[in-house]
Amino acid sequence: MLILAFALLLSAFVAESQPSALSSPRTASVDGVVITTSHSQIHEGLTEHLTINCTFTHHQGSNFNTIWSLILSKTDSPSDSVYSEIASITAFSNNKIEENNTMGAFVTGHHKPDAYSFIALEWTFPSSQVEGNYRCEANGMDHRGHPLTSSANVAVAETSVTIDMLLTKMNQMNTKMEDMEMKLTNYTALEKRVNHLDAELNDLMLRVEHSKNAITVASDSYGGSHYIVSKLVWGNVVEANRLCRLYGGYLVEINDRHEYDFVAGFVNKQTHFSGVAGAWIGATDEGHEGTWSFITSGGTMSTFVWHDSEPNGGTEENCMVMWMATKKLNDYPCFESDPKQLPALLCEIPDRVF
Ligand SMILES: *[C@@H]1O[C@H](CO)[C@@H](O)[C@H](O)[C@H]1NC(C)=O
Ligand SMILES: *[C@@H]1O[C@H](CO)[C@@H](O)[C@H](O)[C@H]1NC(C)=O
Ligand SMILES: *[C@@H]1O[C@H](CO)[C@@H](O)[C@H](O)[C@H]1NC(C)=O
Ligand SMILES: [Ca+2]
Ligand SMILES: [Ca+2]
Repeated sequence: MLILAFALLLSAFVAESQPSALSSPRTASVDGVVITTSHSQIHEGLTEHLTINCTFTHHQGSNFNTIWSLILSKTDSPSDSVYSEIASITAFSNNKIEENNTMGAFVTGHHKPDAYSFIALEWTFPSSQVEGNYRCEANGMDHRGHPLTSSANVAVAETSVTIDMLLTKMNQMNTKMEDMEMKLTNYTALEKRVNHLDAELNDLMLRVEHSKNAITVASDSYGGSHYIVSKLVWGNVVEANRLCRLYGGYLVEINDRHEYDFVAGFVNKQTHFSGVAGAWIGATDEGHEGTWSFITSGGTMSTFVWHDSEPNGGTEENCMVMWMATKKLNDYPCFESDPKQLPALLCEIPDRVF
């Protein structure tokens, strides 16, 4: 593992620290024939990737009318001048590339005379064998039907790693490792903090849950929500709604007759209230007398089962309670101070947060 890490760092270093003119990509281009190498210099065992790409692209003004083959050849070393063919593709080979000793390369390519043709050789950790001059040659005919050949060359040289390079590298590695250690320390501190916050959040959620369970009774699920009614009373509709929000819901909003019947049936069954007659509904007609809108969602309430002679409070009664015994509605003051008249909390909580 350590050796692998060393090799990786070293290869990064070799790529970085070489004078860029030596290891940079190279391209040569003649008459639409282009050959590129990803590296002009490789170090066996250190260079991770090498790509040689031999392409022909037909363009306006080219001497070629068409090409019928693309041939990639190479010499044994950069100083050599004897080429042997290593891969070719022709107009008649059905996009199959003929290979002749491609030294373990992953070979791709196609022949499309009206667009572009290419042969690409890709190596992972190439051996020193790949060094040499590469020639990309296109064969075809000119606009008057004469045979025409053009080629472009690039060289790939293998150079060995020197002791000096290694020593410089070890220095740089030291700096890099110190930096990594620093990052790791920072990361560890961050992780500790996240874990701490996570624990605090869990604790907080548990406390909210306990308080909810202590002061309320919950219904079954209906229409995607649970309803809870409090065992205690609140004279302030704003605070009552805040408590519902803390539990992940809001003062109940009754949208249709089925929901009305479910909620009314649920509160009607509660027998543990002593002296509590009503429960807050999350609706108000404050500022638009006689039209009831929901406090939290802002929607309009349209299902009412008013108690006899209600609503009767006009602008003095702009909030709403449901009488638990009769299951009927009454307009009611939003802030009730008579301790005998305080309504219970009635929250609607979506199942996904309940
Ligand atoms: C070679 O060049 C052609 C044309 O630009 C391109 O489509 C192809 O992806 C290249 N292959 C590699 C492996 O770079
Ligand atoms: C195929 O490769 C061998 C060995 O590199 C070489 O001697 C031969 O000439 C090549 N074939 C062609 C058609 O170049
Ligand atoms: C680590 O954190 C300190 C302060 O929190 C900061 O100054 C430093 O740049 C960080 N180091 C790294 C490598 O992120
Ligand atoms: Ca009113
Ligand atoms: Ca009333």
